[in-house]
Amino acid sequence: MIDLDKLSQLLNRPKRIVLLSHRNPDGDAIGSVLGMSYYLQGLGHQTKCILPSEYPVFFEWMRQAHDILIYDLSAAECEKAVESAELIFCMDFNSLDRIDRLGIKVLGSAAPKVMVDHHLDPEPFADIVFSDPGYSSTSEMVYHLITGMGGSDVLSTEVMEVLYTGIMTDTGSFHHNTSERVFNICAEFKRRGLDDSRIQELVLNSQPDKYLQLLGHCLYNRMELYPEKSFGLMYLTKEDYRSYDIKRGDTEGIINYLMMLRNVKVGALVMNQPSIIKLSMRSKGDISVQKICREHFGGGGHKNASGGFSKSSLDETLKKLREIMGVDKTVNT
Ligand SMILES: [Mn+2]
Repeated sequence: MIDLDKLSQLLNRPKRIVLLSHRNPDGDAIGSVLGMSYYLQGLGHQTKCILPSEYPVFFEWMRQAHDILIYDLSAAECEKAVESAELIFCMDFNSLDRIDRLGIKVLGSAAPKVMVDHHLDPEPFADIVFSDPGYSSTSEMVYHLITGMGGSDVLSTEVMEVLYTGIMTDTGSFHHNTSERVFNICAEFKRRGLDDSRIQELVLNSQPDKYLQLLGHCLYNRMELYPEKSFGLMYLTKEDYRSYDIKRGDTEGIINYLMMLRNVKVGALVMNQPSIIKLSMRSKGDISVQKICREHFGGGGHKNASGGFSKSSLDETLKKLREIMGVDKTVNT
């Protein structure tokens, strides 16, 4: 399944290692980066974790989260770290535009690059590639990598906590992309003493009051349902970002409310963020939102969960999306 010999060889003497993940880091991005980093530190390597943009506050409890370098906040330090790296791990992304200008630095680095990722259509920039959309999450892949190389002894509490976070968030709390393998891993974590309820509290049940206010606003004022096409959408205007003081992570999970409806098989959340319009899409069953996001919105991801962006206005983006889905707002209202 995974050939670990080459990777083991690269790790046979202490190195300066940089671990990177994607912009707008989610639980899997930060979980896989930190999980891999803890393991590498245990082998005596010097690690630096880098994220292009800040992570949501509900991941701050992770050990060494505060040591992660954020490119938006300290670009020079991040670039220096990449330049002096002897080995680079690219976690939970497979195209260099997901790490902005750092991508150029990574491409220019002579250090071997290792990709660990579960998205479709990987770009060929890495020397060692672990890429398989059959995995629930990159964190699940990290579990196989590190236990494959070091046995189950490498599963310290801190490793299990961050990998569990990645698996839990990328499966929508075990609602999708689950497998026998996923539940076996979680069972092993539990047997080894992982307090999974604590992680759920820390990550899921720690929203500020404004989260429900924003959710209420989305449900009551910003939702369009097109049952004839099994399509539902929500959107957030620039004004919403101001009046609800929406920050990184605040819109997390909102799209799942659309997917709770029996008449919705494809859901979209269109966000007019201060600098760009972002799109999140979800689908049920065989419908691929990955295709829609890739073909029309410069993005991609997974069959049932994808994202993209738009450089047009919010109105134009919504119009385009309705057209793609074959729905007409004037009929709906
Ligand atoms: Mn992931």
